[in-house]
Amino acid sequence: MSPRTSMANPLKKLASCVILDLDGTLLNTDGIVGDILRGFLSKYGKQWDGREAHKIVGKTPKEAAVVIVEEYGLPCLADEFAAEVYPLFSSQNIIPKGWNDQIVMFEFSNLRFLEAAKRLKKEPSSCLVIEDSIPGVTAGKAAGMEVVAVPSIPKQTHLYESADDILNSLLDLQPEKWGLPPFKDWIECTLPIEPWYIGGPVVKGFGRGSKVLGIPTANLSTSNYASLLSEHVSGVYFGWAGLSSRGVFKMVMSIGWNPYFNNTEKTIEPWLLHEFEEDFYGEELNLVIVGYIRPEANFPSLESLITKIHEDRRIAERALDLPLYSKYKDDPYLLRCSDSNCNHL
Ligand code: ADP
Ligand code: RBF
Ligand code: MG
Repeated sequence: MSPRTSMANPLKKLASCVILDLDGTLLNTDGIVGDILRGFLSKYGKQWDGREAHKIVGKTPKEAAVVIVEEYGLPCLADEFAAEVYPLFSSQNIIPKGWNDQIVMFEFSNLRFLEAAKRLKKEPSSCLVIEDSIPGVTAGKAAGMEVVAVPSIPKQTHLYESADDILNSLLDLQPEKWGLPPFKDWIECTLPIEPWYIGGPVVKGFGRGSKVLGIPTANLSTSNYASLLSEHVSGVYFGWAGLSSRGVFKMVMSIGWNPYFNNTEKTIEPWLLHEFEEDFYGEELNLVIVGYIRPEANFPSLESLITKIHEDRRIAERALDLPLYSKYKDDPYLLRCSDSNCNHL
């Protein structure tokens, strides 16, 4: 974790307003773009695997078309590709109808930020821009503004060095660091979220001996939850865990890439806050995830990672007693059993 992303590192500059980028920052347009490109490339027998995603984020439509045609070796010109694909984007309201070169110039330069400052009647130097793309960050800096980057593509933070701060997600935005009023929805170091429900059989993890470290995590398969995982940011969450034959337990979990181990796949790793006498691989585990604690981080040592996970445990244990979170303990989803041979319910 670079000092820039450290939560302990307060920022110096005061802002009086915030200018938020829309595509990829407030709206998860990258998922829709991926879906459209996946469908389109399959016509050429090619598979969109997101590997070029970071090369097209924040690019003008023409630039993005050139990248895709080149990278996938498509038997067409970039203009032909654009003519076929962009109507699909317009139909999803990603690109406005009537999109033309002049609008593109405005949208992809610092002019849009200067125009926003003018309309807000603020000096550019007192504006805080929030952007997901590298060209957007560059444009914000060129407008003389402070810029917080929230990269849409994981593991690319090193490309955003010109930003004044880099966040894993908007969940981690702390307006008070910029002299703005703090968000009021954090409660006892936790952020309540619209609950999400996931479940399935407990699968084998990486076998890194987390049990030996005293932190066993009952991994769930991510294959059934690909779109849910792309919608939700990685991080440390908590909630309730149900095992149909054993009951309901408090739970704290990590969802993501485990930066300390530099995983290449996302994992879902709940630690049930209970001492079990035996393993329960293969058993149906259902989770109701009710709150967020922090982004995943890298650590200088295994000991410091373990210390942080124990702090997460204490935060989750305490928070789950609050009525706001404890009410989900009785959710019938937790003890449901999707296996037809199961007779526990
Ligand atoms: P793996 O790498 O296979 O996930 P772990 O070392 O993380 O192995 O151990 C996880 C396993 O330990 C779980 O699949 C489960 O069967 C068992 N286990 C025992 N106690 C717990 C607990 N409190 N929370 C989660 N899993 C537990
Ligand atoms: N791994 C990381 O690399 N960074 C983290 O910040 C992190 N936070 C975690 C928080 C909790 C509550 C749990 C249960 C796990 C976390 N992990 C994190 C994952 C941990 O590295 C992993 O469970 C074990 O190493 C087993 O693969
Ligand atoms: Mg595990």
